[in-house]
Amino acid sequence: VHRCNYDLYDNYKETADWLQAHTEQRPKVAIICGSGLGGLAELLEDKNIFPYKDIPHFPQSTVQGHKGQLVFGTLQGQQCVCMQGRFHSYEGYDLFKVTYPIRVFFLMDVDTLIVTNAAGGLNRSFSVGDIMLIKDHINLPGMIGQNPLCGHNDDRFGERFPCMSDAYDRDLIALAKQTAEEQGCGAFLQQGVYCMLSGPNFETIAECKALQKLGADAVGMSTAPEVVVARHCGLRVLGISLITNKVVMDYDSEQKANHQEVLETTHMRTKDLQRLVSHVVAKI
Ligand code: 6GU
Repeated sequence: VHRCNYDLYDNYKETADWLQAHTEQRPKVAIICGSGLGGLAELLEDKNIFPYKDIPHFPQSTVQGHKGQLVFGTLQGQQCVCMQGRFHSYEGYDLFKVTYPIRVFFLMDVDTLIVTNAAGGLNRSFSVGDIMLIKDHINLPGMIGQNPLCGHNDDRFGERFPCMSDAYDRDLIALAKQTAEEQGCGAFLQQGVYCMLSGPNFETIAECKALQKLGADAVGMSTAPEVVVARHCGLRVLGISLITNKVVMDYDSEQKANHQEVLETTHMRTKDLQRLVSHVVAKI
């Protein structure tokens, strides 16, 4: 059975050409701002802002409270483009829509993607507020068919069977680690494996235990599809999770995962994360 689950090359190209006609900036770095981390885009200087609804073929944001816009500008003197608001599959977007911006970045000659997200901590040695450099991921939906690369493969983006064993760039991880230490984030820096679930519900206790056994250190509802599409077209990727809460692993616990706690932690760490990402961008 053939499903139409992809966009046409010409659409991505039209979007990229439209953006290049509307800004003189030619960033090499794209940044996806995760939940509660959109403040990063506000730090940019010499901003050119494009609401998603104005960009041809771009997916539209539906969620209230999420700013949906692409922000071009400079961070520490380095040009970059930020997605202020991303698309999640739990909102009902098909994965080719969730990942649409990545191929647009590729066609605009971006070569590095920095993805950030809020995640629940599975690793018992992690604390709320830790910053985890993502060293690998488990794309749980992707392993069972919810993969943005399913369907027609356009060789202009990448090969049919792309490698993922080098998904998270080791040099960028080393750069981020060094930068984190220089920026006073060393005391709460971790590295680990991010596991994606589709959401929108938080995990059951049994699910958390299962994910821990699978080798995941953190769990969230984003990132893996964007990274898979970025690696398919050869972008280098740095992934950063903010551990916003510890997952509930105990039937006697009174703790309950909730979005409020997620937002409170992002608020508390947003300045640290902004400093870290800006100084990494400056050194790329
Ligand atoms: Cl506990 N789970 C998931 N799936 N996503 C999260 C989270 C937990 N905390 C922040 N994002």
